[in-house]
Amino acid sequence: MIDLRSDTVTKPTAEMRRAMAKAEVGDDVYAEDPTVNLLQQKAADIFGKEAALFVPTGSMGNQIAVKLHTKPGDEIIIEERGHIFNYEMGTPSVVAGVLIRPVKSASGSGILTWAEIESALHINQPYYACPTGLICLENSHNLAGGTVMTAEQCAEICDRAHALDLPVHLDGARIFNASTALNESVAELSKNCDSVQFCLSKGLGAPVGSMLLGKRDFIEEARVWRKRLGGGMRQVGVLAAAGLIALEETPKILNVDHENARMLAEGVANLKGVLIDAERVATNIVIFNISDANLSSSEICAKLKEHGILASPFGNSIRMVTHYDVSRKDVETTLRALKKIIQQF
Ligand code: TLP
Repeated sequence: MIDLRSDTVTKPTAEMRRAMAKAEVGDDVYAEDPTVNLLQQKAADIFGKEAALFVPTGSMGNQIAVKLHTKPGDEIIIEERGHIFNYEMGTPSVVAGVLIRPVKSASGSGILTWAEIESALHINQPYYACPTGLICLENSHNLAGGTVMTAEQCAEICDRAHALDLPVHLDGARIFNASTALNESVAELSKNCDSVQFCLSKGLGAPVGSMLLGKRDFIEEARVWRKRLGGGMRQVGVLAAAGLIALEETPKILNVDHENARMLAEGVANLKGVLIDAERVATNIVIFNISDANLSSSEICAKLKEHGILASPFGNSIRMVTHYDVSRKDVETTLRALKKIIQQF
């Protein structure tokens, strides 16, 4: 199968499996797993943050951050297609007791401007509005099609937010993709953010795991919440060993996924009934609208499956994500199949 549903489907490389087999381990609930400790130190160094915590999933990393930055009854501001709002099962309201204030990005890029954020803030309106407690950003922006936010855009939002005493959390599930696309370090892309979550288990290829980064006190508190949420794992160095390779090796080859995604986008842009601005595809996510095709997104995905290709239907759109288990040849095969399916009907 050519699996374009997500970059979460990557299988660990042979090098990762070897490292997993010989990983030194200890009990990570006691903070005694040397491989986890090494991964946490490496991640903190790369991002220029005080400390890092290995968490089982990106969702848990994000939700611990939301919990720690807010108090019940607060509101968090996020772009309306943000993952924390749309795909984390309402956890902000369940765990942190906060309300989400989704904000539209007028440019359609998913990257909010300060003016857009500012118009949604609730500051000093104590008796009738939920106070804004946190701003959540996402880079790259998944549902906006892997779009990227520059270091300057992020820094401006952080500066303005901090001037109002508001913290900023960055969902950087795919920040290494953004870093590759912008030729900018992940440290710069997340410089003034109070916390950052990034995934080892997406395009970086590790089988499991995400990292939450921030100040030392924040990470100490995050460790308590990780345990509360059932994420205190034991000899988890076997996973961290794969994470170390994902962190050190895979960023070097993410450009290949981006080239494949651009080729895919340019190919689908030529198909009848398909709408996509291929120029906007900067990373590894390709989302195209098929409202004008004669089949629904689910029907197209079902037919693609008959050709051995997996993709995700999202309403009137289809999402395809490239990763290291998808080759240029796989992209050509996918384009041929799509052409056949769409033009047949
Ligand atoms: N994204 C998944 C699905 O949940 C949609 C995917 O296939 O893209 N932040 C962002 C921006 C994400 O895209 C995801 C996962 C997460 C957080 C959550 O990570 P996990 O799946 O590890 O909880």
